[in-house]
Amino acid sequence: MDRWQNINKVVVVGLGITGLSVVKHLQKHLSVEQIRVIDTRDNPPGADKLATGIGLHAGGWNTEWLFDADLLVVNPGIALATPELVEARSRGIEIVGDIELFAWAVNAPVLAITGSNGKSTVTDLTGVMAKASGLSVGVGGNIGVPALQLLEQDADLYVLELSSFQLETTSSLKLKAAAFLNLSEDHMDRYEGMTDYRQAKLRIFDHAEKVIVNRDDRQTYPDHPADFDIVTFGSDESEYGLRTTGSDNELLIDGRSIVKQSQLRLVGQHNLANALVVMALLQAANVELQDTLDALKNYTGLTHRCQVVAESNGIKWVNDSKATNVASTLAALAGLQLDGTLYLLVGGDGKGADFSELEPVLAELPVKLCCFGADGHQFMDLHSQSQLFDDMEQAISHFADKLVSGDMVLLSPACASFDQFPNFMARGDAFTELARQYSSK
Ligand code: UMA
Ligand code: ADP
Repeated sequence: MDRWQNINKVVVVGLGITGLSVVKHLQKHLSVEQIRVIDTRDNPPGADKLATGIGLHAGGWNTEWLFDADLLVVNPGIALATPELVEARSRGIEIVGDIELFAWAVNAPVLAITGSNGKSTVTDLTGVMAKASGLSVGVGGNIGVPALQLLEQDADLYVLELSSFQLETTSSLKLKAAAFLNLSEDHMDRYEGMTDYRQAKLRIFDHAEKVIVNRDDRQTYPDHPADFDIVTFGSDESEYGLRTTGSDNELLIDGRSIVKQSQLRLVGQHNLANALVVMALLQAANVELQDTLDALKNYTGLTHRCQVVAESNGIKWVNDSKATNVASTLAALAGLQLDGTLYLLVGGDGKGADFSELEPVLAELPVKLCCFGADGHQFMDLHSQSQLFDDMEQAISHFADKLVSGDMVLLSPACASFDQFPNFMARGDAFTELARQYSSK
C-alpha cells in the first residue's frame, strides 16, 4: 500500500531534532511546497537548518495551515490534548508521530524498548551487543537520535527506545520483540494518571511478535496476556532470571548460567535486570548470544547514569542527572556503597510527582538533603537534615569545604532539568564541571 498516495499537504508540528528528521524524510515523498512547519516557540531549535522553500510558522499556532493539512506529524513533546490538535482530529485530519513514519518505511527487523527507567541503557547495550555479533545496527528513538535518521543507513537490525509520548502517535509499528521494563510515576504533568500513562506504554505490544515483561512488575504485562507470545525477566530463577551464589549473582536463561555479576563492569541491581532484558531482546532477534558476551562484560554504561565523575581525598562525586523521576533516584540509593555522609542533590522540574516514597529510604541513610530548583521546596519535609538552595552551584559551594574522606556527593535529582537547564545532559555536565573544580582544590 502506498501510504503517500492521498497525502498532499503535511504540517510538521514542532521542529527540534525530531521535526528536522521528519521534514527530511517527507522530502523523499513530497515537494517542499507540500510541507509546512509550525512551532509554538519563538526561536524553534533547528529553524536555521530547514530546507529553502519550506514554510515555517514560529511563535504560536497557525490554524489555517493546521486545518488545511491531510496529515499532521507531531513532535513527542506536544500533548495530543492540546486544543488545536483536538480540533484538527475532530475535523478528521490524521495525526501521527515520527515513529509511525518510521514504521511505514522500515524494511528490517526492529526491537523496541519502553518503560519508566532503564530504556536508554537497555537500548544502547542491545545495540552494542548486536553490533558485536557482526550485525549492522541502527540505534535511536527517544535516546536522542531520531528514528527516521537511522533509515539513512541500511541496517540489518534497528533498536528503538520509545517514550510513552512517541507511542501515543504510533499505531502500526511491527516489532520482532517489544520490552516493557517497569512502570513508576513519571510525566504526571502530561497524563491524567498512572492508568493513562500505562496505556500509552502498552501500545508498544500492538504488533509485536514477542513481548518481554518484568515478573517483578506485573504492570508491564499486557491486559490480555493470552493474546501474546510472552517472555519474562525477573529476580527469581525462571526464564531470564537471577541466582544468588555467595556474594555474587548469576544471570540465567532457563536456569542455565550465562554470566556472573562479578564479570560485569556495570554496577547496581537494576542493571542486572537491564542486562537480562537485553539478552531476551537479542535472542528474539536470533542473535547468537555467545558472540556478544564479551561486549556485555566490558560495557560500562551511559554517561549521566550513576557515573563517578570525580574522586579525590576519598570523596566521590556521582553524576546521576538522568534520574528524572522518583524510581530512578530510589535505584541509585539502593545500590550505594557509603563510608561517610551522602550529600544528595535533588530538585528541578518535578512534573507533578509525589516524592513521599523517598522518605523511608532517606531515613535509613546518613544523608544531607540539598534541595534546589523550581520544585526543590517539595523535598524539604522528606528528611530532618534538608536545606533549600536556589541552584546546584549554590548548594555545592555551601557544603564543599565540609566534605571529608568517605563522603559522597550524588546528583540524582528525581526531577526533570528544564527549569534551569536545556536538558539532563547539560545539568550533568554542569555538575561534572563543579565536581572536577572542587575536587582539584
Ligand atoms: N515545544 C513547544 N512547542 C513546539 C515544539 C516543542 O513548546 O512547537 C516544546 C515542548 O514542550 C517539548 C519541547 O519543546 O517538550 C521539546 O521539543 P524538542 O524540540 O526539544 O524535541 P526534540 O529535540 O525533537 O526531542 C524529542 C524528544 N523530546 C521529548 O519527547 C520532549 C527527545 O526525548 C528525543 O530524544 C528526540 O525527540 C529524538 O527522538 C527527550 C526527552 O526528554 C530526551 N524525552 C522524555 C523522557 O525521556 O522523559 C519523553
Ligand atoms: P530512561 O531512558 O528510561 O530514562 P536510563 O537508562 O537513561 O533510562 O536511566 C535513567 C535513570 O534510571 C538513571 O538514573 C539510571 O541509573 C536509572 N535506571 C536505569 N535502569 C533502571 C531500572 N531498571 N530500574 C530503575 N532505575 C533504573
